Amino acid sequence: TLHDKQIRVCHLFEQLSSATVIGDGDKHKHSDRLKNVGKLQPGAIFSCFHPDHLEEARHLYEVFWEAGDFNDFIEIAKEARTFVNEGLFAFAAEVAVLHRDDCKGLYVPPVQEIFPDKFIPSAAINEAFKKAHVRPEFDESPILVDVQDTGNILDPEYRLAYYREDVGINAHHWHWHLVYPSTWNPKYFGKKKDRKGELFYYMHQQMCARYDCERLSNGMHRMLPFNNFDEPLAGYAPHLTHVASGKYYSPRPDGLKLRDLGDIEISEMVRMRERILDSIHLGYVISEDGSHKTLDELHGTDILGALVESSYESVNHEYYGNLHNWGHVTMARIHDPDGRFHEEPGVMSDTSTSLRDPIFYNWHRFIDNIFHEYKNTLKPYDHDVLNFPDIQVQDVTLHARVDNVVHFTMREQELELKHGINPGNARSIKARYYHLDHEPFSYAVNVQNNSASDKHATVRIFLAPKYDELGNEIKADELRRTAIELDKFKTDLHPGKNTVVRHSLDSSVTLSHQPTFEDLLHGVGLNEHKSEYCSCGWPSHLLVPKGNIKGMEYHLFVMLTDWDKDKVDGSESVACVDAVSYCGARDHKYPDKKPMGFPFDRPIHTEHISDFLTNNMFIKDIKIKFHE
Ligand code: CUO
Repeated sequence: TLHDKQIRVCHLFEQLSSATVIGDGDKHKHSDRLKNVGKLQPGAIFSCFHPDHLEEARHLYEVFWEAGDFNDFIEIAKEARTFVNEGLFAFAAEVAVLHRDDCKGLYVPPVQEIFPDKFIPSAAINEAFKKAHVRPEFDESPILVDVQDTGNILDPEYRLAYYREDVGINAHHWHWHLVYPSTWNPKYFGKKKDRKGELFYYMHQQMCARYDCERLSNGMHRMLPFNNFDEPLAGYAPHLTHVASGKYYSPRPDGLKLRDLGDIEISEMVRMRERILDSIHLGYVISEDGSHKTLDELHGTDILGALVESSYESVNHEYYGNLHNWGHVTMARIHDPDGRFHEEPGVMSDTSTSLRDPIFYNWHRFIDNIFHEYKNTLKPYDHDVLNFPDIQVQDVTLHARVDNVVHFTMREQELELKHGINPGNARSIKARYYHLDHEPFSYAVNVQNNSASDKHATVRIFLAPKYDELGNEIKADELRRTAIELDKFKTDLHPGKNTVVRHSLDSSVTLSHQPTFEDLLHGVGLNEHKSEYCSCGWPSHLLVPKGNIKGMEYHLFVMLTDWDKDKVDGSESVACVDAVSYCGARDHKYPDKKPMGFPFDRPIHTEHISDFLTNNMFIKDIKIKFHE
């Protein structure tokens, strides 16, 4: 049954943070199928950005993919688990569960429970571990430890630690890169991931925009992009340690500069950037066989996304290199570039931890600027593309405790550690931390359909800050950088007046519910129509930015477009409608024909956003308030 299979999958991921991997050199005793894995040492920090790690992980997920049946998959995975690096194993096994047809309906336990040591500072984990192991057997009360701060306000960036170190956003990022592995070979799997390069651009662009909104909420300036390969960089200390090996994610002191590694020189990265920018300005890229491929309106962003990352689908690895991934790796190795101190990398090399580091956002703004440069070569959308004839949006209200105001507060949360870390005699060991949370709300959109027939519409909802760090109103074209998607959904409009109502919990960017390790072991929340794919999604407690005590002003932007023009075949049967905007849909095309980020992805030539609006758009000023 589904439940039996789920239990077997859960066992693959149990106690991975504790010392269960032996990692002996005696590889010949293993199945021949596993001959290409076992290179990365157990206990080392697995990187989803380093080409060697990715290559080994690809070998392993292909072995899992080729397994004859479910039983064979579990058995070969169990064997691999005895000697393969834990992080690499988890990555490969998750990719397999995500994609194997006989794993439909199955989940991988939440990554924060598999590897709590990638989410919870080591001081708290050690304390929990010690308490658990001196606990007398008859004492069944749970052990609860508090998570310590990772810095203080001497570092101005510390004010955003609550956001960067949020468990939910880091888990989302880990899942996103599992759904879209950069080594994914569509020909081998016979499954193309629709608009993968474009989604790489869009999901990360949205993370940058969200981070900028959060910065403005805290009275800080928007992120300055990384720009200069020679400049000294700001530091960060993650306080995370692998329980099993004692190896830690290295801190980065202030003031270090990027340096050459054995496998990449910084000058090569500078050249990659030049070649990519040259191609953008020429309007075409050069393929491996020397032919030119036009960066046309339909495919340009997708082509660029693949070559900037770079993914398997890059048109020319040799020429354009691997700019984005090398950025993660060089920044993570900045403190010991030639490895003379045998240090481990920093958090930037791991997708489940990189969002914690402020440098992540500098780097990704730099990457985003490359895409922005491309988007600026496209002409603004014509009135005809923006408009939806006969459809007029007359008003929008955000309903909450107080209309048009969203209230934020801090909420206490506990994370169960016992599935990742040996709990000794204790029944449960938990880490307590705090995260932001806002009240749920809903939108009511009043729409007039002036035609005589029913219309299908796509409703697109965005939020953008009204004022910049200096208190000046942000101009329309600049708003594009900080506009964050809140929701996108289909609705039907009858002739005459309509009120479209939608709840914030149904958002197309957020994860609505994720079963815990315990739930999965007990078969709670299993459903044949859901699967590991559904674990990707932005945390719902951070759907909107924090705001401030006075009430920060935002534009709530609503636009209705013609769904009959936006629709993609088969998109109504998508299994996880939870977070399609950022995660796409399993085995389906991206369920919206419009470019991702539409209508804010192209230049806007009006000065004020109100002059950009056609009848089918509306802007309402709302406030977001934060209470200590
Ligand atoms: Cu997700 Cu750079 O790709 O972090």
